[in-house]
Amino acid sequence: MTIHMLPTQPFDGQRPGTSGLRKKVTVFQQPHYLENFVQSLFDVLGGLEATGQVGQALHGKTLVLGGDGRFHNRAAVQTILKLAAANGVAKVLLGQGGLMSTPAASAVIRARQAFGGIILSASHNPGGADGDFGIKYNASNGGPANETLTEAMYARTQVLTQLRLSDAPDLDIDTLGTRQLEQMQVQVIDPVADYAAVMRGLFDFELLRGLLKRGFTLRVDAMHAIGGPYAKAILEGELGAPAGSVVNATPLEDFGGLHPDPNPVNAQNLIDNMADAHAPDFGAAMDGDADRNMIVGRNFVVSPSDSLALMTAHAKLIPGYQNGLLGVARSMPTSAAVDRVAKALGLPCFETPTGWKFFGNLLDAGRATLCGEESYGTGSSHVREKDGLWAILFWLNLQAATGQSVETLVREHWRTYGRNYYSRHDYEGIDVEVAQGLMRDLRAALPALPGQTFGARTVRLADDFAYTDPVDGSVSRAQGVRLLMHDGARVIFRLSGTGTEGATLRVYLECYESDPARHDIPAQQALADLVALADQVAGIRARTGMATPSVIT
Ligand code: G16
Repeated sequence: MTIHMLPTQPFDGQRPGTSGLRKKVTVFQQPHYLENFVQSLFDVLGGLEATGQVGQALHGKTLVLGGDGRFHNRAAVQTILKLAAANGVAKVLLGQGGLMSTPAASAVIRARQAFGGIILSASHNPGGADGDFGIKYNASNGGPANETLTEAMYARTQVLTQLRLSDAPDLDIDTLGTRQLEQMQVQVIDPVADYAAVMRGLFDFELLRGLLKRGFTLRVDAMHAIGGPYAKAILEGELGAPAGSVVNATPLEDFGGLHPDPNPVNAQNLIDNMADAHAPDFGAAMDGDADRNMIVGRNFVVSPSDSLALMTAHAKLIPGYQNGLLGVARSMPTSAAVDRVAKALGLPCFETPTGWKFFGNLLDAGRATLCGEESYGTGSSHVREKDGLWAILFWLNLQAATGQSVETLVREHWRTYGRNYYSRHDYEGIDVEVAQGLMRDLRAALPALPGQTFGARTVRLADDFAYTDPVDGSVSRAQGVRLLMHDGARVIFRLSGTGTEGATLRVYLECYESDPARHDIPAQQALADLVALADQVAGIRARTGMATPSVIT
């Protein structure tokens, strides 16, 4: 085995987006593409670009490594191990088969006090040879690298000239145990065990066993993704749900050709099953890397924003949160349903930019306990990622503790706090120039909007959201255009930071209804005037040539 110094040349476009670097598999398969990104990460982590000392700061350090098992996962693991060994990493904790869900990676980093971890995933994006691949770095708190670090990595990719790579043969990554690669130890671990231990400490497993024993039925759709083994081990293995309660439970490299995105559009099969006369009591789905969740009752889909609000309202019923919450946080486009609960409970409530990384400081500083996003993500301080199976267990525990169904819980919540009607309209695959032009012109139009009336709504405030992190004071600007109405309704525009083809415009729509007699209006109907307003202000149809959004959730 020899460590080689190989010359390389920078690639354009290796700036991490909302959650790491996501590109087509074919892009990652280019010679040195993955190598360059990982070498840049190691150079920054190791302080090379500052000190010129190869591997000094990585010496003695342990990294966690694993991915969601999508196409290219196994090849990428071997490459990263050879780079890590050549860059002075002391030890890698590798998920068996190179697999690890994103929340499990966060749990393992924290439980085993690793220096950080590399997660291979493009999350909810489609997989397979023609699909997407992704990579991101999580720091020692278990959370996604902050913007300072991702920007430093990106800067390094632009000037990189050399790779350090071992020529060792591929390692056995499937058998548990420890092996050697150059000076580096590789320990193949079962991350399901680490993760299950965290869940046991938060939820009332005894109560859940009783619930399932009494015949409560569930359907958890793992969407052929990495959440399957975790859900099977915990829900079926440990809690006694009947075999087959977790469906599509075997991770596949192409997710069975499906789109592993747990929303009513892509998880149509679950929605259909939950609308059936013989539907189970509870349904849920997770995404490609098992950090997202969708919660479904019998013929009743819970909006992610409502899910966060309900969790906040009932947190004390769950053992892990029985002493109450320190605070809550939501991303800016997420509905303000949770704000109402926080206000009633006297809890601090933070509004952050889109991206789980922005919750990290709040969680680390003990200022928030629960966090959530409209993009089907909820989580808590137990790890530093959103967590799909955690959300499922939370809802199960909530139903067991209250004896109420998903629908009853949500309707009761609306009666108490009012309903925040909510929807997101995605315009996918837009020409990048067109999308950027739309946002640029929208930003230019902002000063003239306050005071303007559109039907029954008057614009109170129009701005481009900027966030000052209350913990470290860092400022993130241009995080999305907000139109706030006098009556609390909102229309928000931003471009997705996770797509890999063209640009995706996201339009987030929200209005509030306090009258229980008006809580049963179809969401699209309740929001129809805001949809028209969005088009009037931004010229979406004219600019994109799209008469309707490609996805409505
Ligand atoms: C990622 C981020 C989330 C974000 C979502 C959508 O989720 O971690 O914080 O809400 O992308 O981001 P965008 O609107 O920029 O596409 P995931 O599950 O894809 O890692």
